[in-house]
Amino acid sequence: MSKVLFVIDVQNDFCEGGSLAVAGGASVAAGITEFIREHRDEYSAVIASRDWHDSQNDNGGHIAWPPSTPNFLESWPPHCISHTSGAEYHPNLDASLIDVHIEKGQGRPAYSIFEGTTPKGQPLTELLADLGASQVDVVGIATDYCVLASALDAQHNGLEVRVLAGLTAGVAVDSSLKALETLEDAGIAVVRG
Ligand code: VGL
Repeated sequence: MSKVLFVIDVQNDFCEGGSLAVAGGASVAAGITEFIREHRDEYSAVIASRDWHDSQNDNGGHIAWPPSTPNFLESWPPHCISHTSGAEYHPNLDASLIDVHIEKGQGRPAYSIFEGTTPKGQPLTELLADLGASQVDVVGIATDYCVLASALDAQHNGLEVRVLAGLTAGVAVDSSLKALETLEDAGIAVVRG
């Protein structure tokens, strides 16, 4: 039995100055670095996801290429295009602390880390089984989309889940508060502060 940490989508495009920036992204990135340095011993692995979209298509309607306009619910401005600087981890996140990189969203929407694989194509569920993971803490961006989806999926996959809300940042305040309520209603522990 072991505990892992999911670091969700702490990427340049989701932080200040990026194409789909959320307020507080850069500061959450720094907070996560500090947290991992203090708590590394508690985790058998630090597993970080990146949105990793195609540049050649609308990624299953997820990306609204100009001149079409995104609705910021199901379609979004171009973001996290694979191999661009927008898709890189934010520099405030010390990427040397990450043990496993998960890429998701190649040609399609993929809010949950469980939709991704390692660069070698290993599914996350297999990796978690190899690690004997039974517990996960979740941090990252965005509270109301990828953090929410990843935490719910972790619970569906039989893990005991905590979301460290102080180390998350959301697209919008209302939907982020609603996401935390949804998580708590599902029986997931939300650690505030
Ligand atoms: C995300 C909106 C669009 C996220 C990804 O990482 O939460 N949000 N694509």
